[in-house]
Amino acid sequence: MSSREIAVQRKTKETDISLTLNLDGGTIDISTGLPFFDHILTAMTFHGEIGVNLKARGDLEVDPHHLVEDTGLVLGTALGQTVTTYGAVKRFAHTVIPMDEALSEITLDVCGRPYLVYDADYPQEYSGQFQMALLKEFFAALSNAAEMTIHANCRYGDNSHHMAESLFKALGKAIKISYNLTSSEKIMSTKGRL
Ligand SMILES: [Mn+2]
Repeated sequence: MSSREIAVQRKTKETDISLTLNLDGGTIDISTGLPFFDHILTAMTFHGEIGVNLKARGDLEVDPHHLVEDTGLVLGTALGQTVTTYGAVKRFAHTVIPMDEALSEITLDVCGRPYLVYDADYPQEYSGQFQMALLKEFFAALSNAAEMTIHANCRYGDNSHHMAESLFKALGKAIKISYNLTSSEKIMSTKGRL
């Protein structure tokens, strides 16, 4: 069984983030200072069976925006480095996950081209203290840094917490599938490169 561990550190005047990611599994320890964000990131990695140690601190007194966006950047950077360090991956995944009345869908292509289609119409603007609009910034940063196409669709739901949680569970499972190693390190493109 493989163990593809990658460590990424990123420190700016706005945020200070350290991440260890292992797509082949491991323990999960996530602390961002934003309890709802911790909750959905934990759901994502638990259901994706992804090992993660994430410590993120930022200028929350300004706006949690920087921290959420930069966490997406660091996670995306680690995913990109997983490919360059450990070899070619399967590329595609499509997952659909319910949570009670909510249904969310993620479609991924780890293709070297960042593109985000994001469609989630949250009925409540906040879950706890967390502003739902920030999640689009996370997905945009993740797509850019990992150079991956993401279609994130929350198809329906009445409860913003359920919608976001199902979306992140779908993301975790899709990451797990699309980043599976290919057999004999074959590049999954008819062009011969991504
Ligand atoms: Mn929950």
